[in-house]
Order: sequence, then C-alpha cells, then structure tokens
Amino acid sequence: MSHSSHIETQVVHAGQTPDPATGAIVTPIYQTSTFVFDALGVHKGYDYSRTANPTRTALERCLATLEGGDYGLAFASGMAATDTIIRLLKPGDHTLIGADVYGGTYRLFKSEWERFGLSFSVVDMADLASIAAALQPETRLIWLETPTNPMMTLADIPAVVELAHRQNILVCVDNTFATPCAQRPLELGADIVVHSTTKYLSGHNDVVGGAVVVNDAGLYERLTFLQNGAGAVPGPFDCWLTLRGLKTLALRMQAHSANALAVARYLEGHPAIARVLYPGLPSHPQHELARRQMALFGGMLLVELAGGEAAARHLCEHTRLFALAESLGSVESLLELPAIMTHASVVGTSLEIAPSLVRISVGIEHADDLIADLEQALAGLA
Ligand code: P1T
Repeated sequence: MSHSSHIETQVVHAGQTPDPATGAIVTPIYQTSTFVFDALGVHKGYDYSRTANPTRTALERCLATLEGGDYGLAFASGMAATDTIIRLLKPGDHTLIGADVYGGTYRLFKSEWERFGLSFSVVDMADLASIAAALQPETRLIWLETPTNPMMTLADIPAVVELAHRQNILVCVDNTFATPCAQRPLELGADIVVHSTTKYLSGHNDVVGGAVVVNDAGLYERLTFLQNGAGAVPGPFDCWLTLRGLKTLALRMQAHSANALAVARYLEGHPAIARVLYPGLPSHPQHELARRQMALFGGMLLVELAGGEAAARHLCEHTRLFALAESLGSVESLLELPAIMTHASVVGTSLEIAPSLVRISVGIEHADDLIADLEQALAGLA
C-alpha cells in the first residue's frame, strides 16, 4: 500500500494481503506462540510470537502506513507503548511533558521513571516561549499530546519540532485524540507517534492496545529490541480486532467529528454550561491552529458546568445514552468526571483538573438522540 493513497483506502487495505496459504481475504488470527523451523536456522520469517506474529505484522504495517511512517510497532496497551519509548532514554536525561498529559503518563514519570534518574518538567505546550524556557542541556525528549486529554489544548507541532531539532531533541506526539485521519505528526516533523489503539483506532470498546510509529531506522531498531526484550506485546486476537476496527476508522472519524460539533454547538448555547472546549468551535482559543493542523476536529470535548462540581456530578449521573465510563473514542458515547476518574492520579499536583469539568466522548449515534439525552440530563440544572 503506497503512502500516497488516501486514508479511506489505507484503513481497509494497508499491511494486508490475501493469506498466502488459503487466499482468505481477511488476515487470519495466527493464534500460535511458536513456529516450526524447516531446518536449523531456517524458518519462514517467524520463530516466536513475542518477537513477531503475522497478525501483528499486518497491524504494524497498517499503522505505519496510516501515520505516513516507515515502521510500526504494536503493544499490549497505550501505556506499554509509552513505557517502551521512555526506555530509549538514559539516567540523567530530561523530558518535557505537557501540562495535562494523560494522568497515567504523568503517574509513570512521577512514581517510576524519576526513580531511574529520568527527570521531567511540566510545561504549557500551547506556549512556545514556555517550552523554550524549560529546555535544559539534558533535555532529550518533548512529549506532546495534541489535543490534550482532557483540556483539549493544542500544540503547534511544526513549531515545537523546529525548537526541538535545534538541540537534537526527539519530539513524540501522542496522537490518540486526533487519529491519523485528523493529523499526521510525522509529516509535520515529529520523530515518534504513539497511540492508545484502545480508543479510536480499534474503535469499539472491545480491546486494549498501543502503537508506536517512526521513520528513523535506528529508532526502530532500538524499539524493536525493547518490544521483543521486554515483551509487552499484544496477542494475535487483539491485533485482529484492532485491524477489524481500523477498516471503518475514516468513516467513524467523520461521524464522530460531525456529531461532536453538533453537541458542542448545542452545549455552548445551554445556560447550565459555562464553557465548551472543542477545537472545531470558533470559541476554542486555538481554533486557528486547529484549522491549520487538523483535517477533522475529532469526537472529544470538555465542558465546564456553570453550577460547579455538584452540577458536573449531576450531569454524569443523569444521562441515559451517554454511559458514565473511562476511556474514549468508541462508537458508544461516554462521559466522565476526569478529576475523580481518568485524572485522579494528578490530584494535589499542578496538573489537577477542576471537578466542574466533564469530558465527553461523542460516539456515532444520531446527533439528535445525543442532544436529547443531554437536554434531559441538564434539565434540572438550567
Ligand atoms: O489505556 P491505554 O491503552 O494503556 O492508553 C493510555 C493512554 C495514552 N494516551 C492517551 C491520550 C490516553 O487517553 C490513554 C488512555 N486514556 C484513558 C483510558 C482515558 O479514559 O483517558
């Protein structure tokens, strides 16, 4: 599959050819841990499924193509992918992370990686001057989420890359919220793309997974060593489910984005809502950057309830269609209170999320039904 074909075509075909043994059009689930050698030192390209498995290879090639990259690696979760990237660093190295990265990413920096001599600073990635001021001689990595989880803040990827590359600093972009349908960070100059494939890429709330995509052969070699060496790999069935979900990614992202815009506009006009943060709304402080950098604005939004924490809790507990749950990016609409759910691990730090904020993952149901559900849930508050 060439990188020049359209993403609607790539999601269906990239990395996948009819099965050489049977002609099966769908890549089979190669549910095997080991592969028989033809002779000593001679095999058909696979020897052990921690190292490589054909279902995983298909997924890895598909992910690489979608991100416009040369090399893809699949992991057992988004956090396993993140942890593997951090292992590229050595004691004494310094990383910049955004002011509202996913709580689990912050938690590992604070409670684990710091213990191994990896220091980090938290910066507002929307502000280039803050990034420049936070750089140290030891800085080796800038970790961006754009849009961020959950504040929906954007980082100007090419501008950050320009700053970073002057000092040989790697730029890693967590592209989970945007997906390659909306934004391809490698094409904007980033060195590494990371995903929780648990979210939009698999898209159906039925599998946990992660991915890394790079262009540099040396980085790929190191990451492959770590993927095999530490072994946080996904099983063949999980890879197959992710490939299955990916086939409709382009269609789903159109639906997520259209629904999210409709919901965002509705909520922006509701008296119980003090603020809506959605990159597709002209009121988003970085709407111009969003238009420049993103082909779609995605399905995630954040709302602040005028009535504070009590109102936010009320909304979370009174929807019927939107399910109260962690995670995001699936066909089903979800909502949650980051302060006590996904981002509980940053309570008491400068990254704390206000309890009046509700994160909404808009699914692909009919927009009118979603708005009617929010209407009835907010009725008691307006
Ligand atoms: O859950 P896992 O597949 O390990 O991915 C971690 C992760 C990484 N990056 C981002 C931007 C994420 O949102 C996540 C997981 N986030 C949630 C579970 C959540 O509800 O926000």
